[in-house]
Amino acid sequence: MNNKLYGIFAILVIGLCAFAQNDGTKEDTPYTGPRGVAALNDACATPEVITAMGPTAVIDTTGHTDEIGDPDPACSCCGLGWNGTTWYTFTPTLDGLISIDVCAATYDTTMEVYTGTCGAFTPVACNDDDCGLQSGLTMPVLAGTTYTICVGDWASGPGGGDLSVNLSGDDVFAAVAADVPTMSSYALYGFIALFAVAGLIFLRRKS
Ligand SMILES: [Ca+2]
Ligand SMILES: [Ca+2]
Repeated sequence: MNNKLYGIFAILVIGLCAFAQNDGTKEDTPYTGPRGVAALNDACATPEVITAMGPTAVIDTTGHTDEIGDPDPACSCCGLGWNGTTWYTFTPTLDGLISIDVCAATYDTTMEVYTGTCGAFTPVACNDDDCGLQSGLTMPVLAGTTYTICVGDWASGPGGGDLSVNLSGDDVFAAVAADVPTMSSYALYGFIALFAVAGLIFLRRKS
């Protein structure tokens, strides 16, 4: 092979490498260009608190960024992490099996659920692509445990878009029935009291 052929071969190899690097997958480099206005739950410390099943209000996450201490998701395809994190928490009042999804999001998401607190999380469940490029997962939850949901933008560039988190499955926020005595309970208490009084009168007369 002469020098000319070596040159052509080298150009082809470099071209293929460049194509492989730009195959539409995200480079894990934080976007630093213009963004929209961030919602309050851009930061882990100020999550939106979910208190009911169903979808949350749609927000625009195009202004969202990564913050210092944001975790790396365990399930993001190709180990490319995420950008533009958005945070939610919920605390079930009942045990149950629920599904959490962001299928209505208009961008490529990765989602991870944690217990613990910001900077000291324990991962519980994670998903990248469940409904198209959007994320969804099903997991058991325990009453009284606070779960934190982080939704990140897998794609590079300005990123973000419309986001709503949907909780379905068991209603883990259903009101716990209060232990209020019923009429039949009152009647039972009345009979017990009546027998007690009658017994006391009987014993007193006998003595
Ligand atoms: Ca964020
Ligand atoms: Ca995804």
